[in-house]
Amino acid sequence: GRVWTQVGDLGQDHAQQTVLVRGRVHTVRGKGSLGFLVVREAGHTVQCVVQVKDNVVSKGMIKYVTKLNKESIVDVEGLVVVPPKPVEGTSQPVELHVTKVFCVSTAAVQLPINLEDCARSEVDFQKGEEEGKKFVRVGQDTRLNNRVIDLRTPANQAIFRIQCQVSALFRQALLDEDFVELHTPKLIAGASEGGSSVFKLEYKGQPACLAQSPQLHKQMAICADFGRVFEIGPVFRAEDSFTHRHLCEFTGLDFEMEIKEHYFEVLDVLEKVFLTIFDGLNEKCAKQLKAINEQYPFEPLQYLRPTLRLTFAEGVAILKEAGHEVDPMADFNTETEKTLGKLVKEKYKTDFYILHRYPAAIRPFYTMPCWDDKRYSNSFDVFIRGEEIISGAQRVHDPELLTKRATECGIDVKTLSTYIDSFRYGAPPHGGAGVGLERVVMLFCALNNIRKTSLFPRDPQRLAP
Ligand code: ATP
Ligand code: AMO
Repeated sequence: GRVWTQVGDLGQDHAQQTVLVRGRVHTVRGKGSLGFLVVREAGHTVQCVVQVKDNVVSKGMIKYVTKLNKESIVDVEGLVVVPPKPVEGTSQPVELHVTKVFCVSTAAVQLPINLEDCARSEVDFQKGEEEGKKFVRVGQDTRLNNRVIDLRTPANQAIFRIQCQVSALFRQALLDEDFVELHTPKLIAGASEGGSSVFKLEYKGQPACLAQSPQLHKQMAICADFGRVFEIGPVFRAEDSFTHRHLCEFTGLDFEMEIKEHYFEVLDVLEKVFLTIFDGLNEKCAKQLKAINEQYPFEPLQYLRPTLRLTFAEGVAILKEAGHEVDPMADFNTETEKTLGKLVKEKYKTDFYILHRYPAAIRPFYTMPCWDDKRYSNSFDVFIRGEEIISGAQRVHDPELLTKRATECGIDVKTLSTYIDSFRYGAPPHGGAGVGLERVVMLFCALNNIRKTSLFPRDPQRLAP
């Protein structure tokens, strides 16, 4: 009988069996009595040999096969044969000797971008140049304009499988710690993270916003006695600046929890969750990490156990020691954060670390000031390779202080009234954090642009595809 097989599963144990695969025409060549068709499925490729054979393969069939447009979808039936040596440029150790080919869906003759061009690494380009080949470089915008094709490269296939694992591991790690997954509204009355980067809209005649984070409602869930909550959902930021690490819509991994004594309880959970994620990626995604590495080579993430925790003041001291002028009460700019990342790596041999006890003035209004020194706050940022992936803190749970802090930060407290009210009915001490999923994947794999880790990125200049 006919057995459907995944291209990626084809191996020597299928030798001499007739199998049926469905995939795309990756490349095709040959003429006369012999044709070669490389079929690709989910990033795996197999060579299919079409050779004239009485009553099975005619010259006409070879002509038909060699005229198939690249990226068309075909069903191929063939006998699995182990070649004397692996076929160059294919992923599978066997080839198919074709008995039947059926085209399921034809791709246009002229594709807007060529997949092979999209899949080349810098090394490939250099080699090509030395050999005098003229390779086309497909720019970021062209790729994103034609994202459906661009996403078919092995590296892109791998990136989104890794992204899926990050959220799966995040979810499982928190469920194991007794967190409840909730879903907070994305249409809300006001800004939660400051007014400048908010998308405004009209909600049935009433001014409204797209949620800049689940901040307000995840805290309200704590006031509603859920104890420990998390959410994986969209976050909207009307960013003005066009940078390598800001999107206008990204996926937030948020959690919030009651604490007994100290914001370090939040850090303990965060540390457990992220060590689970990193270990899990290294364990489960070796193939994907290899595929990314082949196009975009990177050093594997180095991380310590337990995770390195430095205070903001210690960060300032490290920078000063290395001769950098920094204001100890102001936020680090992107450059300084990167420099600190390098210095921390040299000194502690880690790409992943926590910076805590930030100056209060540079944190959002809902952040709890330190009890021993009000100039500082019970807050933290977490970095990979010197770039921020997580931000969090203990929260103010006193409604009067919350009102005062919001007013000082220039926020119209009227838009926050139901949020502030929820602290008037008894509110436990609590804290939490927000993680940018696309940033985690970008920085784990040391990719240079967040658009690479967003399926259909939204930035200040892009609303399509
Ligand atoms: P958070 O919102 O928690 O601060 P973030 O990573 O989005 O996280 P921003 O607040 O946007 O960071 O900015 C952090 C730092 O990055 C700021 O100190 C700022 O100097 C710098 N920064 C932000 N946008 C840009 C930009 N377009 N170009 C250069 N630096 C930037
Ligand atoms: P913050 O504004 O720092 O904190 O956001 C949390 C994390 O989200 C990611 N991030 C972004 N990713 C892509 N594009 C953007 N424009 C963007 N902005 C932020 C970063 C960042 O660390 N409510 C707090 C979290 C909390 O305290 O629980 C918040 O939103 O990885």
